[in-house]
Amino acid sequence: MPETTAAARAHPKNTEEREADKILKFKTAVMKYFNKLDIDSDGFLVKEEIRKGMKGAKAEKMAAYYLRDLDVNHDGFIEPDEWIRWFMAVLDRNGGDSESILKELRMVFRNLRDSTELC
Ligand SMILES: [Ca+2]
Ligand SMILES: [Ca+2]
Repeated sequence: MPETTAAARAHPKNTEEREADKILKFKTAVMKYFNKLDIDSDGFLVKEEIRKGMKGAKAEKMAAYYLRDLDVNHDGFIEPDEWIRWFMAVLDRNGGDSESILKELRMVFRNLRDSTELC
């Protein structure tokens, strides 16, 4: 895509900077979900909080899956660091397509969709 604005011409961003912007934006969006799911705002997610953020018959199973997969140190809590690392690993595996991951998040956590501002 050609850069058309004067600002873009004056300060063209290199690919590395654009990539960093994209990752920062992705992390911010992912953390919005974390904070929204963290009902008691203690900075950790437990299975119950994840389950409550999900809709449908599979919520229980999905919440268990998420906890098992994300809780790297197996303490029963998902920390922000574990949350971010997990999504960064997913991003890495799918070749950097952050849009499709965020789209999937919107689908999985349907309860949060209307009440959260997401980019
Ligand atoms: Ca919590
Ligand atoms: Ca943990």
